[in-house]
Amino acid sequence: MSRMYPKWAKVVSAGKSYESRDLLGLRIKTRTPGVTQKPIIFIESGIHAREWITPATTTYFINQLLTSTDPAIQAMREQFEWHIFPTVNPDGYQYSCDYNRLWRKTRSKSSNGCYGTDPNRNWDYNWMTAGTSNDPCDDQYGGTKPFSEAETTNLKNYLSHFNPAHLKAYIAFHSDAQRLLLPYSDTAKHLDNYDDMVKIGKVSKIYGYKVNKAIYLGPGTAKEILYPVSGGSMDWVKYKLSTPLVLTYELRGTHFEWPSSRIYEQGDEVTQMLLGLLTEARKLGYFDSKLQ
Ligand code: 0X9
Ligand code: ZN
Repeated sequence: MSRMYPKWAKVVSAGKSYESRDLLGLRIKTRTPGVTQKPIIFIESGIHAREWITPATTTYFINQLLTSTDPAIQAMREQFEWHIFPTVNPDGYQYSCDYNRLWRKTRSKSSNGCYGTDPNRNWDYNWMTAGTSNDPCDDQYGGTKPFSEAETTNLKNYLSHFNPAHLKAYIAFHSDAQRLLLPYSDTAKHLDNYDDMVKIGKVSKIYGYKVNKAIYLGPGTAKEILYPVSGGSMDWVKYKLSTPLVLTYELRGTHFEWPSSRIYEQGDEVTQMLLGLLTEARKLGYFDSKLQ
C-alpha cells in the first residue's frame, strides 16, 4: 500500500520482537493545506497471537481507508493521522501459524523452560493484580516485570514519542468475545470520560449493526462485562498518556476461528464502527482543539 500510495502511506516499525521481527505499522497521513498536525489515531491489533481475525480486519480497514470511493471513508482518511499496527505480536502469530493454532502469548523463554508472556498483561498499569498469573506456563502470565517483553516495551516507546495532546484515540482489536470494552478493565467504576465513551460506543455499535446485524455487548469495562484484567495496553495508555478516546473491540468468531472468505464481513463492520465512533466523538467536541 505504501508503494501504491507513497504520498499518503509509509511503512513504519516500532522496533523488533523477541525473535527480531519488525513490529510493522502503516502511517497514513494525507496533506491538507494549512493544517500542520491532524489528530492522531493509533490502532493496535494482533497482540494475542491466535486472534487471527484482528490483523485480517485491520489490514482490510487499511485498504478501505486508502481505496474507498465512499466520501465518508475518504473524509475519515483526510481528517486524521493514522498509525495502524496489524500484528504487534509477530512471533506469536508466526508460531500460531506453524505449530500451535491456539498460541496466545509472545515467544520469550522463561527460566523454568516455558515460553511466552501475555502481552496484554505486561503493561505497567496495576501490573499482576487482576486476571493474570505469575506462572510462566500459564496463558495469562504477566512476565517477570512490567514491560519485560520487547514487544510491549517497543510499542510503549513508540506511543511515548507522540505529543500526548495530539494522540486522540487508541483502539485495540481482540477476538472473539463480541464486545466493546472501555477503561479501566479491573474496575466497574466509571472513571474519566467513561460516560462520553458509552455514548460514543453506542453510536459505533449502531453503525456496525447496519452492516451484518451483529450485536456487540457493551460498551462497558471488562470487569463489568467480561472479566477483570490489569496490565493491558489500553489501560496503560489511558492512565499514562491520558488519551481521550480509548477502547477495545472484541471481534466475533468461535474458538478464534473465522473463515477467510468472510473477512470482509468484519472488515466492513469495523470500518463502519470506526466511522460511527469518530463521527460521535467529533459531535461531542473531541477534535475541536486546534492542533499545531
Ligand atoms: O483477556 C484479554 O486480554 C482480553 N480478552 S481476550 O479474550 N481477547 O484475551 C480482554 C482485555 C480487556 N482489557 C484490555 N484490553 N486492557
Ligand atoms: Zn485478546
